[in-house]
Amino acid sequence: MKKQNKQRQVIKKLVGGAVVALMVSVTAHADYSHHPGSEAFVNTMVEKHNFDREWVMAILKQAEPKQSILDAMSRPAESVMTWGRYRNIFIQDSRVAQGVEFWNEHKEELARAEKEYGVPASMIVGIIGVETRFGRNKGSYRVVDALATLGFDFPRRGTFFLGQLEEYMLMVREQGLEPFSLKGSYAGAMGFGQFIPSSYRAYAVDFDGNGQIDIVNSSVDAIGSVANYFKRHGWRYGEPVVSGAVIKKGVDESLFNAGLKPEKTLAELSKAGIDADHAFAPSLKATAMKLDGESGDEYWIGLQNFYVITRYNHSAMYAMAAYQLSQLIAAQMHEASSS
Ligand SMILES: [Ca+2]
Repeated sequence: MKKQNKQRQVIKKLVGGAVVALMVSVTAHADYSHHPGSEAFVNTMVEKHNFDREWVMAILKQAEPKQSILDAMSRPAESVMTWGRYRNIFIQDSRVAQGVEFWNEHKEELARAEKEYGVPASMIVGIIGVETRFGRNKGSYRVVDALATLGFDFPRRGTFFLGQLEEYMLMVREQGLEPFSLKGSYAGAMGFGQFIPSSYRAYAVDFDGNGQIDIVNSSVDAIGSVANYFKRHGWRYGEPVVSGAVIKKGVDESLFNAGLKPEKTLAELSKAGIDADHAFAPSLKATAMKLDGESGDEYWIGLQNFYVITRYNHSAMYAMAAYQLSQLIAAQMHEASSS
């Protein structure tokens, strides 16, 4: 990523204001049913999933190419951001207060989700807070427009997004939804917890019991769905998530940020000079992290449950922000109930 950034700067230097010409743009074609890539897609939907050819063609015909989506995808990724800046984007007093409000409004359902799925209410609230500020920012793009634009006009990840368009069509058929009624992010993520279509089909649940899985309009379905997602990705109830790390002088720097997956035991890390600041079982698997916080480098140790949070979004900073937000909200809830 760093290398890519460097190249971008070089290009900027050479061509000045003409950088825009290098960005991706929507292709010139009458509509997506006439796009060179559409024939293979339509054939897949017809032959593999028994869709009506005319129905699929009609969806592609009405899908609108969105240049603003391609522009959004071209913005610098969060991976070039410092942890300090990233944290400030997701953690503020206002978001913590909204989290307390959401928790109080959904106290029973959150407790039920914790009991049924073995995922803490705080974690569910933290995720929904980071993703959409508790449903305030669920996205305003029609999901069909987002997925068609990225599937057909964003070659770098076209295969992935056409796969999501395929999942989306299956999803609306299964749930009996009107294909153009659903809105989401510029990347086609939907609802309180921002599920992409494949996650919707695999993990979303009807948690309010009305017979339909609706994570866009039902905050209760969203609560159950986030909990189910965490359970299915291996959350271990009662086990630690993350801890601060105490570093011995001269520790091997290559041990930090080596990967999200916890692959070394705490005993092994300790031997290498990295100790958790909590007394956890030495046999627990962990990964060591170094993040550039607002007041300098921060050292952390992530455990299995930290890894599970990164299955929601493959980023250590994401998992850290969601977890810290969950803990700040939980602390406020605890304070309110004990005073
Ligand atoms: Ca429901």
